[in-house]
This record gives sequence, C-alpha cells and structure tokens, in this order.
Amino acid sequence: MHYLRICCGLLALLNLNSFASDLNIQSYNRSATSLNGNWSYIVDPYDNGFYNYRYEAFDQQDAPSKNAFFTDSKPQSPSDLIEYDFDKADQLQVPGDWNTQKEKLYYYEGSIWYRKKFDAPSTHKEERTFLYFGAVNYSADIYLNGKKLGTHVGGFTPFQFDVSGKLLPKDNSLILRVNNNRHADAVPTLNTDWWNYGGITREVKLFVTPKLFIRDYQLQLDSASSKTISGKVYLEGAKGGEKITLRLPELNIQQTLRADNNGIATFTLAATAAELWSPASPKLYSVELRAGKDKITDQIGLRTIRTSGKQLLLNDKPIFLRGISVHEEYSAEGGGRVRNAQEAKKLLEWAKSLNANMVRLAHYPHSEDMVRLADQMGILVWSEVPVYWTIAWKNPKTYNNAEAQLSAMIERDKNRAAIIIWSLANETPVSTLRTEFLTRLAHKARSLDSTRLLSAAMEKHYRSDNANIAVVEDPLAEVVDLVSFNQYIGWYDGLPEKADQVRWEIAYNKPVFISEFGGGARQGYHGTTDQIFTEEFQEVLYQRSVKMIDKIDGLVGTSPWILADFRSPRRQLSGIQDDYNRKGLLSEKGTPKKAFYVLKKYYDYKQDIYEKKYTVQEADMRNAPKQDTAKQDIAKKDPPQ
Ligand code: GCB
Repeated sequence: MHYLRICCGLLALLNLNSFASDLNIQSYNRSATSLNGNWSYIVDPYDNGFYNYRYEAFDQQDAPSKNAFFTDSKPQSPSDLIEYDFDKADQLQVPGDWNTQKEKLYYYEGSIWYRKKFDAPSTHKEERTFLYFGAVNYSADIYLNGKKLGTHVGGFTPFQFDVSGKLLPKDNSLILRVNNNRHADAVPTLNTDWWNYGGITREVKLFVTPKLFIRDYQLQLDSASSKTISGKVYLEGAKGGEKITLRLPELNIQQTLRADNNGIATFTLAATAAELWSPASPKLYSVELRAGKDKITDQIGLRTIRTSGKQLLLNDKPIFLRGISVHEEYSAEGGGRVRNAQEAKKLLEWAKSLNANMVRLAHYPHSEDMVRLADQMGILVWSEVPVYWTIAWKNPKTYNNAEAQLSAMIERDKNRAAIIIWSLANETPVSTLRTEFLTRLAHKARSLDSTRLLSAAMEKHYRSDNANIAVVEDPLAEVVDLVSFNQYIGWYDGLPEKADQVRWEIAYNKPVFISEFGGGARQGYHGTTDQIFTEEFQEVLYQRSVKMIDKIDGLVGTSPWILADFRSPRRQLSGIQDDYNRKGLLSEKGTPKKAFYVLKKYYDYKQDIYEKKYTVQEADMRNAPKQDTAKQDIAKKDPPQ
C-alpha cells in the first residue's frame, strides 16, 4: 500500500502527523515481535548526524555521506574517518523517556539518535509486515537499513510503516532521530506545565498480516438505543465482495458481512440480551472478526452516553463523575513517563483508592494500555489532545497538526467503552480565531465518532457588576456537549475562604463539569491552615471547594487537579517544589496528603446519593446503617465537611 509511504513524505514536508486517520491499523491484539529493550543512542544537540556542515539535510541527498548517522556506517579501513559508532554507544531502554534514564539528559531538549539491530520475523511471500511505534515525543525521522521510511510529528499517538519487502533476514538496522524541541507553531506549543519528556516513550513492534487483512473496526451501541449494536469493518487489500465473519459468542451473535469496493462493511445487530458496561459492572464482550486468512479478537464494552438538558446519562441513568485528573507520569520507581501497563495500572489503582469512577487523562492521549485498563477496571475516561494554552490559531499547519493528533486518538480508541468524552483543548484564550479553530476540530471529532460527548476545559470569570458571581461565557460552550472549566479559587484566585462567597451562574442548558480545581502541598509539610504549601492549607482548600462546587446547578462531576505530584519545568521553588507541581492529592511516590481524604469523603457521599444507597440526610450522617430506603431524587445539600 504505497500511499502509506507517499503520505509520510508529503505530510512530513507539511510538518504534520504522517498518518491520516484512515490509515489507522488496530494492532493491540495482534501477535507481534517486540523491538522493546535496549537501543543504542547518540546525543546530537547540533543535529550533526542529520545535516552536513552547510546545514543541508543528508537524507535529501541522492547518495548520503557515511557521516549521516542513519547510514550506520563502519570504517572500511584503519584510516577511515567516521565520527560516530552505534556499536560502542551507550544504551537507553525503550519504551522510556530519556530524561529520567540518564542524569545528563534530565533537562535535555533536542535530538537523540536511537538504533536497534534485529532479525526479521519469518513471513510468507504474500504477507505484509508493519513497523509500529506507540508514541515518540515529539518528532521522529525513521530509517530502515539506511533508507528513510518517513517522518512523524506528534508525541502521543501511534504510527506505523509498511515495511514489507524491506527487511533483511538478519541484522536490520532501524534508526530514529528523535527530537523534542518545542516550537511556537507546534501542538503543544512552547509553554506547558509538564515535563517535555523526550524519547521513544511507548512500545515498538513488528506485526505481520495476510495480504487481505482487517485493518480497523468500530463497534458500539447506538447512542439512541441500548438495544442495537452498529459498526463498521475496514478490510485492507479488498476488491469488493470479500466475506467477513463477525462473532460475539456470548451473545450468540454471528453475522456474515460483505466488503464493498472500498473494503468497508457496515452492520447493525440486535443486542437485546446484552449486559451494559458501567463502572459498577465493567462487562466486556469478546468480539471476533475473520476475513480470508485473517482473524482478530477484541474485548469491547457496550454502553450509551448522552446528555439531556443539564443531565449526564450513562445507560440512560444519571451519573456523577467522581473524577480525578491524571498525567501519564509514574515517578514512584524513579521513572518519568509511564513505561508499561503495570505502571498505568498503578495510576488507575490510585484513582480507585480515591473512590473515583472517572479519570481525566491530561493533557494528551495516554497509552493504549491505559484506556484498555480503564475499560477492564470500570473507570470512565475523558481523553484529550494537547491543544493547550496559547496555540498558533492562525497557522493552518498548526490546525492540521492538531486535527491529525485528534484523529489518531479517536481512531485508536474508538472501541473503548470507558471513554465517554473527547476533549478538544485546555484553557485556551477566547478569540474568534481560537473558536473557529476549535469548532473545526469539534466537527472533525463528530465526523469520526458521533457516539461520544465533546468538551474542552474552558475558563470562568466574574460578572462585571458583581465580583462574587462567577460565570462561564465562552462561545465554545455552544459547540461542545458539556460545559467544562478549570477554576482555582483559593489558589491562583484568592484564598480558600473566597469559595464561601462565590456563587455560580452557568447559563447553558448543558451539564456542568469542573475539569480542574486544587492547590499545592508538599506531602509531609505541616503547619497552619493559612500557610501555603502545607497539607493543612490544601485540606481546607478542598473542604471549601467541594462545598462551593456542590451547589452549582447542573454539576455532573469534577476532576480536580491532580492525582499525584508530577514534574514540571515551571515549578522551581527549592525545598517545596524541586521541579514538581505539588497539586497532587498523592505525592509522586503515592503517599496521600490530607486533602486526599477530603475528596474521598465527598466522593463516598456522592456515590451514596447517586446510587441511592442513602438519602441525602443519611449520607450526611456518614455512619448511617446501610439500607435501601432511598426514594428521594438527587437533591442539593451541603456535602460533609
Ligand atoms: C492549569 C492547567 C494545568 C496546570 C495547572 C496548575 O490550569 O490546566 O495543566 O498544571 O493549572 O497547576 O497551574
């Protein structure tokens, strides 16, 4: 399929993510040859292995010099001058960020060359082989046996190359130039409040498919009816008329489909007996697809999500999102970016210990492991793209980049029941250009997936005639399905007492979600409640905050900032921050701070009420005996202190 390669080259020139959304290949459950492990690396701050001394790119030359690192050259005689040697170079672990693996790379931003030697998996003539990268931050030039495969831009989404016919039986040389320099027109842009971890941060693998194979599929309940499953299968290499078998054995469903001329088959199925997925019961069904010699299986949950006025309905029942924001960072064991499913699971277990039923995966798409674990563990997900703060709204390349990242996120994760919200942006300053940019993104998201809700973390301000009345007035609120916003009353905005004075007026007839609130504390630092950065200050801030937000009309949930302390280059206060944003409810090692228990208590209370284990009054009493006496509708009352 040569447009894969053509796209790569063309889009690379345009500084885009190399892969249009229609090139997604579902490969999580395919057997694969892992290329994880030790890779040789060369630090190259001047891009010496990429440009000659006239600053011309070696890979644009017909016969690249042996000084081009991707040629992986070796001296041919004792006098041969070659000023790099991957065989003698130090090694980095893949997956993994480079910053936390080597002390000298802690603050490094720039280029690093990676090389892996490997033998090809054995394949039959007709089969196809793909080289897959889970994520590389931020851009990568990829070379196989001295030839360029392509360029990829965007640090948190997967991409792959068709390498059929390009592998040697033994000793292939796979080389990447990975660069994590920040750019004003990139996504994210120059300024973020998280560490710019560089490297091949997610898995690398080879997978082999038959010539005709199931490239992608989509299967979900119709939003309007929990009784109908609908979906699509995409066959690669099809001419039309090929047979596809779809099975959900537990539901006794077996259907034969036929691909059209584009290799697509659509279907609808009756699913009257299906058990619906929910946090309380995260039921996943085995789904099996066969076409020709290809077979793929997946585990997919069935649920509906929709809004009705100010209500949020999961499987047609009101739900309160007991959320928590999470960065994809696990520093408890010395690392930075989450390296594997075990570390991702740790973060979700921490969220569960807070009695959360939802995570906001900030501020970029997290790994596929993370969202699949959320599916299994019954944790709802808000998933977002790094359209953060000040983006170059005017620049069409920036828009295309953001759209490519959004599309790649949706394409990869569209079968995860846990994900209920795609979020378009975080705290972006209101302007016509920005709203046009985000409205286009919203249309794109809806064209790819009409079954989930859209949101964006917006901002609040105060009414000009009354400084105690907070409002959200943003034209983007008309576009999205949930009115979500971040607010820092008690931290960046006054002291915690301010929360007692503020009232909220949110005029949209849509559910309201508070995507961030919070404040910093260093775990183990104690003092009075007015002493900033103490656990006591943070505790009071949370007490006053939950009391305030619980009065907001239409509030369907919140994801305070943040589960655990995380590294940020903007947090330099010695002895307190030491390069960590300290707004975690847990330290980076996972030790709870006092505020953790305040939020947990609030979430226990909300659960009791929403699941009608207690009436509001009984829930207030905290120790009320458990009995199923609740008849009352969800009402408003101060949460427990
Ligand atoms: C925010 C941002 C988040 C920051 C946080 C903070 O509003 O969305 O990325 O880390 O505030 O700690 O200031």
